[in-house]
Amino acid sequence: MKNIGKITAAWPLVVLLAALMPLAPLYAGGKKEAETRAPDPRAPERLSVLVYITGMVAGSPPYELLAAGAESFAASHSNVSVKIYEAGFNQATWEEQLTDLVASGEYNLVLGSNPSLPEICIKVGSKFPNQKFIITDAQLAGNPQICTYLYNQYEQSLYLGYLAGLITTSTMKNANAVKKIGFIAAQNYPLLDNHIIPGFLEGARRVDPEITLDTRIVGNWFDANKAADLAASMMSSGVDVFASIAGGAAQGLIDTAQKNGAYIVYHNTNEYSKAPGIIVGCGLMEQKKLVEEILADVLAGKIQYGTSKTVGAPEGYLNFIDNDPGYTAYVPQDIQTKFNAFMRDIRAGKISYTLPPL
Ligand code: RBF
Repeated sequence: MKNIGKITAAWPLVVLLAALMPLAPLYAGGKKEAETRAPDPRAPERLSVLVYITGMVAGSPPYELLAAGAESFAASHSNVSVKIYEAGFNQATWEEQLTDLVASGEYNLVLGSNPSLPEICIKVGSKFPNQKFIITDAQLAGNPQICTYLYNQYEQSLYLGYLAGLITTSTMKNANAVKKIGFIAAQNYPLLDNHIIPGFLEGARRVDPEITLDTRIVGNWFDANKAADLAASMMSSGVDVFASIAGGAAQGLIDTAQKNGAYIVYHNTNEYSKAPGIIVGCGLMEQKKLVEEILADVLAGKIQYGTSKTVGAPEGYLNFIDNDPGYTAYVPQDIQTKFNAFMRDIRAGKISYTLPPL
């Protein structure tokens, strides 16, 4: 457990203004502004945000983008302060750590990004009924303290799976004759089991219904050696294209794919430059944009607590990076043409599929 907490810089100015506030009525004909304008609790004038990272920032795209979005918003809003707190990989301690942080009373908003957070926030929130929580990458409606935003990861997996299908059935250098793709995941959880994995397989089978998927579980979000071993074993059984949701452990997959010659399609972030010619397709989760919009809505009092929204490519919150040389220079033109057409239809909401319940 490590707290890299960082209070973003603007407080000195806020403190100075706060110190001068009591003088203001003297210059307003003695009329005390504070008495005439009650603060709106839903639209705080000063916003102190706890960014609660369920793991570590480095190596995990959703958390890197969450922290970046919150920090960039704070940098351009002098009344907003942000603390980034890394809760570490021991999930059994997350609730207790969050309880202690909320108990300090320092934060008028807890912001996190993890499918398992709503359950924890329900418990913590029941002890602190004034605490508000906003969680992305999660789904919960009906709790008046919690607002959630779910990325449609079925959709991102569908288009990355489609690309994986085009590649495994191709004559590209590292592609073999076996119609088999692979997925390395850190752990099982409903979003992975019900959206991410089934979406990936469905996307590939839209290219060729005979494609099979080999899924392996690392057991944690950091063991790159284990992921490297899994990847090697999967390659020896015919896997030539991989995807993974494994945080820092994914580095092991990248190393094996580079050494032994396989392809990777990557969720959520631009990783092309990490392994040119190996990582040949990158999806994008617009988490930084979403977080900046969320914080603007918090300041404007527009957040509807108790609700959950699902956002995907047609809404502009998932995408595919198709203008990077890691894609344009390494994926054969005929595959690019087919995939770009599929992606255009995804963005336009023209690809129909059934989104399974979580
Ligand atoms: N994703 C990461 O990139 N890094 C993590 O450390 C991480 N930890 C997670 C822990 C739990 C208990 C769960 C349910 C998910 C975790 N995720 C992590 C997955 C992340 O929230 C998201 O679903 C995936 O990255 C797909 O976008």
